[in-house]
Amino acid sequence: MASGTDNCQSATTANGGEAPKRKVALITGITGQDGSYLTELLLEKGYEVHGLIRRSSNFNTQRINHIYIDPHNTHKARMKLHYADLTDASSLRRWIDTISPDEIYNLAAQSHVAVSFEIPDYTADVVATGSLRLLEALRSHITTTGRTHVKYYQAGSSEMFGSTPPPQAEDTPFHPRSPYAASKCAAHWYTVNYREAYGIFACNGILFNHESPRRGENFVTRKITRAVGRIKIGLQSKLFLGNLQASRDWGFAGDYVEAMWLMLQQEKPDDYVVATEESHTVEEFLEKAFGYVGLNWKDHVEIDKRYFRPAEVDNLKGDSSKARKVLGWKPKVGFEQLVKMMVDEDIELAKREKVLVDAGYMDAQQQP
Ligand code: NDP
Ligand code: GDR
Repeated sequence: MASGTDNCQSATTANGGEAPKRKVALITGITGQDGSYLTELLLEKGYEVHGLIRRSSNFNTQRINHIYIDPHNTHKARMKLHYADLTDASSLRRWIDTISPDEIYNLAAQSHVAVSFEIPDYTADVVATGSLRLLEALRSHITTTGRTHVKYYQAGSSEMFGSTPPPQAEDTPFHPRSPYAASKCAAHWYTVNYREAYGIFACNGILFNHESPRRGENFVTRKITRAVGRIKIGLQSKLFLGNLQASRDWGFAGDYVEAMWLMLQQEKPDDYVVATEESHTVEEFLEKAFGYVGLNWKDHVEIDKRYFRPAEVDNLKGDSSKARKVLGWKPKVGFEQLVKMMVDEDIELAKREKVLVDAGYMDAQQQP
């Protein structure tokens, strides 16, 4: 699905006049949870959206297929995809130069905390050095073109606070507890440094956990709601989890991408914590999700030590008063609504799986 770029920014109005130029956004990580919601938001706002996708042996565009329009349909296709990788500096520079974006959202990452202990070197290469490569490509682009107005967003994480107790705000010290979190700290400071050293409009969003029906299935919330759906429909009976006492400030991804956009619409670049300011344990999430469909989680959940991490982050709860005051942002979806939204979608998904199982096209035990 990746295409060549035609950098057509202006449109023609019905009476033949020149319409105002469309803003152009470049998103890394467009195929991820946040990338898909941000793309929808920017398309709604009239942007032309360019996404960098990485090569994989299977298609990895499931989350954006519903908004994809074939690039041969030049008048309608406002989302365009290009092959690149955060580990390949030349691809980043080439696409920034070709696309000439007004806004860059760096969402790409090896984003799984537990996996980062297994592949620390790669995680640092993508999350830390990858962000540096992108910033350097941007600096170079600005120097050669004079396009000083380009704005940059860095996807920072509450994991950077790690073991520092809540509530966590912009001035709370970082104490990362994983290779992922340490790499995000590096990316945070690279972003601050490029802002201070070169005057680039660069912002760090320090986002607390945000979830949705599009959340990757090996993050705990989606792992739970997928299991609730499959157990309710009769496709699964057990769910194996690790630490149930960890507490997280969980919001809805659709709300959080709005905060990213708002940061880049301000007069000055800055860093912002984005959070619901409410924290719940994994156990509370289980109670809510299983309870919603009339099940008792204790009948289905077993603890498996393999899901414990070498170092855990026990308690995250954000203080997002700066984002609320300066950006005018606040979350629209609360904890209970989020859990219900995810369970509802996963019940529907499990029903569709059941049809395939009953027709013999899929093994009931086959974990999707
Ligand atoms: P996902 O894991 O859903 O998406 C990550 C994206 O990065 C995918 O598009 C993935 O591509 C892409 N990617 C991975 N490695 C590379 C690479 N080497 N080069 C280019 N692209 C790559 O993450 P989320 O959407 O949940 O999160 C978005 C960003 O926000 C991430 O940086 C994450 O660390 C950060 N974050 C997320 C939070 C959350 O709660 N969701 C909270 C705080 C920060 P592919 O589809 O091919 O795998
Ligand atoms: P997190 O999310 O590490 O906070 O990172 P995750 O959902 O993976 O873990 C949350 C908590 O649940 C505990 N847990 C389990 N986690 C997983 N994945 N699988 C299990 O079986 C399980 N059992 C218990 C974990 O130990 C942890 O305490 C997410 C990612 O999106 C990051 O990219 C992002 O930066 C942070 O949120 C903010």
